[in-house]
Amino acid sequence: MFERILAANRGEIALRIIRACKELGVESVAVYSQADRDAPYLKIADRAICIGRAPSAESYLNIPRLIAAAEVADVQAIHPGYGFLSENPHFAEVCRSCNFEFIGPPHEAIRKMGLKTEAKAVAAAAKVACVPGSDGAVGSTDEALRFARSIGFPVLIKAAAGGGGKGMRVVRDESALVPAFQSAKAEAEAAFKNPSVYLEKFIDRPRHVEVQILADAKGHVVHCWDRDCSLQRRHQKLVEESPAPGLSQKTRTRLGEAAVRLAKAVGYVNAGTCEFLVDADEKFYFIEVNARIQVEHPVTEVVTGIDLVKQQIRIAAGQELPFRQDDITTRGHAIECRINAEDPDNDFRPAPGRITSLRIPGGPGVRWDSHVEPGYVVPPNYDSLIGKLIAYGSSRDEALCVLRRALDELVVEGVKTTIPLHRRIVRHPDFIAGRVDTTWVERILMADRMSVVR
Ligand code: MV4
Repeated sequence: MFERILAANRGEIALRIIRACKELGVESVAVYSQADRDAPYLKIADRAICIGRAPSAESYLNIPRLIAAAEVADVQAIHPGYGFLSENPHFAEVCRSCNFEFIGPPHEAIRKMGLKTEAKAVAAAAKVACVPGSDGAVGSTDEALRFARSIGFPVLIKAAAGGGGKGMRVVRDESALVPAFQSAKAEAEAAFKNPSVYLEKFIDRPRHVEVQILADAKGHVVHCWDRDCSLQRRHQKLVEESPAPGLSQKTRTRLGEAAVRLAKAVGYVNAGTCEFLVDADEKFYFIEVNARIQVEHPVTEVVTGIDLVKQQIRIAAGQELPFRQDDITTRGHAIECRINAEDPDNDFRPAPGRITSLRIPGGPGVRWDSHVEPGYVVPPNYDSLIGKLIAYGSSRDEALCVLRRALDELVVEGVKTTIPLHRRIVRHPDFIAGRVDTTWVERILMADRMSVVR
């Protein structure tokens, strides 16, 4: 095992990594920008190193600064967390070339999965069902038109280097195709420095279901079952749960097996996620791979009993997975609410500021993953996550009862938060029935709110 690890991140996930290190008997080194100089996670780590000014480009995204911190602290490995440099193949490559283990996949796998067209090609070769679409990037408007006619409208134009909805255009009929194709390419070029786009059949009101996988360096690959992350607003997840509601055990098993085939096909190592769209008939289609630990990993940890961050570190240290697929089962149900410092009345604008008072829920079935404390100032420079509230119950209904109670206990004062929105979600008949899809929040929840305001 490593002697010392650098957590190349901040906030909640930095603390999560530091906690995993402590339980493994590994020393932890935190890094911080000037905006985070008073952050509580720095005191919990064994050492903290300032890496620059507040802007991410001068701190958490600055590869030379991070490598310098790793050198100074004499660590053996670097954990990138999520966001920032976590899926940057160049960073993974630099870490390894500087003799630091990168706690994540091989840079080749990150690079390949970063291109959605490549990921789909690998999936198709591994007999994983993909959304019907173009084989790779579409070069010209003529080609796009021919292809859209062949699969039929509506179609979706997606950026090959994309993710998170940037450069995506729904095209409902022929007349809209050429302008959409051109603006998608321009947006992709601006956002990813890569204008490549591809086409897919548009799946109507899909659910977003993803599969957690773990792969060691000895060729063992397992899945840790599924999560439903359908509750999103503008591609920002609000609520995640495991297992995904409304899926038969047969579908869940087939999803897991598909994810494992895909991971093996790209030579994946460490923790990752395969994302699928699931339609109303429980047909599923692979869309992309997330080559990192994800924000929503706790719901999987709660129902499987596996500490995913500790497993990431063990895998990077060359250890074999301590379980096989048959050992991994889910028990009960877990639901996570992402609590953000945002103003729901002002288009969810980030609402940084001082948390003047804080009451953290507890009791049976409650987990609170957060880096904040009373008096903490949410800086304006980074994403606005304050904490993740995770509820566990023996069934989905039980988990919901725990979650409602815990959300009512939770008090965050001084900044606007998404807590009131979550209190509405967990009482909504559609959510209680598991009758939600990726369009539900904007279609139903936001519309409901407007009618109350009037
Ligand atoms: C889709 C889709 C419908 N049909 N692909 C959005 C971001 C990217 N990860 C994939 N996304 C979608 N791809 C086809 N062929 C609908 C979405 C989508 C979505 C997916 C997951 C979670 C939330 C979403 C919200 C809107 C659209």
